[in-house]
Amino acid sequence: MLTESEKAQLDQHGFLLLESLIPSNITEQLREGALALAAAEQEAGKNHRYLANDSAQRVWNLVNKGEIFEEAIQQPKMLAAMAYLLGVDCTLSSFTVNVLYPGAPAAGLHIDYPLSALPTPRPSFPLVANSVWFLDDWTLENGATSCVPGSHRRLEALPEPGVEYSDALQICGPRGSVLIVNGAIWHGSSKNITNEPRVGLLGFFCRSILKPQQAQLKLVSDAVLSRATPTLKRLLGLDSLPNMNA
Ligand SMILES: O=C(O)CCC(=O)C(=O)O
Repeated sequence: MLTESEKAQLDQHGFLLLESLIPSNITEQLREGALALAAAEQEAGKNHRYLANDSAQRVWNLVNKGEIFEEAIQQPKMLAAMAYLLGVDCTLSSFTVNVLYPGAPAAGLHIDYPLSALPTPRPSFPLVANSVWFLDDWTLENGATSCVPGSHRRLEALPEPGVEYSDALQICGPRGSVLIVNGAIWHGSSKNITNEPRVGLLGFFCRSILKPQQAQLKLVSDAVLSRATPTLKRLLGLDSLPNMNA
């Protein structure tokens, strides 16, 4: 379902913007749901805040936190991009809300878990990939994701903390867009100098041979598993467990 030009962009640049992929009513529901979860976790005092002054927040394990998220993570075009990068049996590694509150600094360029822990040279083929869901317009001011085109081919190097790389581009786009990022490219959220939160989702995937960032099968409820489609079961890793059906 990816065009040849989309595949070429992923190969050459290491990222691909799927502009206005998600209908506006779904984008709005996802945004409301994401902010409600972020507020509820703050209220419960078990929220994951990070960056200076706790100016960013993650909400983890979205597959277990609302049917709208179960459906979202099965978005066909996004999954086609993941299948192109990671194989048709790729697995969900984690699915999170990422909110950058006003004043959040740039998170810093990085490559994704677990690539930075691997010996070099790192593999030249993708092992993990992220989908960054824009639930607001992504702008130069509110923290649009920075990417260094082609950096997935730097198999030995890593971005240095605090350094501003002149070849980094901020990827801006309208709400409802989904940015596909090869986890090996140097990327990260930028600073939010607006007065509004920048609300996004991160659907992070890995090859089925890797251990996901979150133990999906331990974290999802029986209710989610019992209504899961074959696609969702596969994403949660039910098909990647050897000898389970013997
Ligand atoms: O939220 C963003 O703009 C990017 C997040 C990111 O880089 C990551 O989680 O690895």
